[in-house]
Amino acid sequence: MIIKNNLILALDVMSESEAIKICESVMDYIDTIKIGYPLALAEGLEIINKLKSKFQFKVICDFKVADIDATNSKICDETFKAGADAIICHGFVGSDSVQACLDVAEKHQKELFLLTEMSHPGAKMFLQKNADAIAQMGVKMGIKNYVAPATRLNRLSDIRNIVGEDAFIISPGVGKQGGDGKKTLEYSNAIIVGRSIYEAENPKLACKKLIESLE
Ligand code: OMP
Repeated sequence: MIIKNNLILALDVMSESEAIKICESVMDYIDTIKIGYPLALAEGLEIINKLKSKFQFKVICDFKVADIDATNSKICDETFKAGADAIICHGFVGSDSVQACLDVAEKHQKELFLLTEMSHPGAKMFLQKNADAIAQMGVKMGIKNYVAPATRLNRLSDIRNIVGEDAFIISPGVGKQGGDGKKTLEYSNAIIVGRSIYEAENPKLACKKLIESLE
């Protein structure tokens, strides 16, 4: 996946009108957005194609898919049918569940991102202990795309070492969660940024300054 300015906008706003307003203001700097439960639940899956057709964005659906294989297949299928270019799934559920997501992504010729360690403090309680194994599982399964935290660069670096230089890593946690964009991009291919752009008084300026700070 090629991502303009190595920057993905996490569009966790709660209405179509707010989403359009933010997208209009950052469209010069951004070509890939991430839509998660907040916006999808507020506006329905139709929001994916509405934003894609209006702005020609690539859309990563962050549904952190984490169910049994049969249910994962259905979730992924509906998401790709709704226009998503990629979907994020959890790894802790095991290889059968992840394989179901991978199979559906391949069927639609779309991308799957495997979430390894999460960026928030609570990830240290359970997920961190297994994140290396989750990444190793991904490599064994032939997965090329990963999500790993910008908030713990040592862990991001460990995960990069496991998945290899050819893998594509996207990292949330820059800005509001304390991560540094430039340092994160030493290990990851793109950063995911939400609140520090869409909550800014001037999202366009916030984007511009963030991108300048990455150079
Ligand atoms: P901000 O903290 O507002 O920049 O948003 C970060 C975005 O990344 C949100 O949409 C989170 O749901 C998402 N995210 C994390 O923050 N941490 C993770 O470990 C994984 C994700 C994700 O899968 O995107």
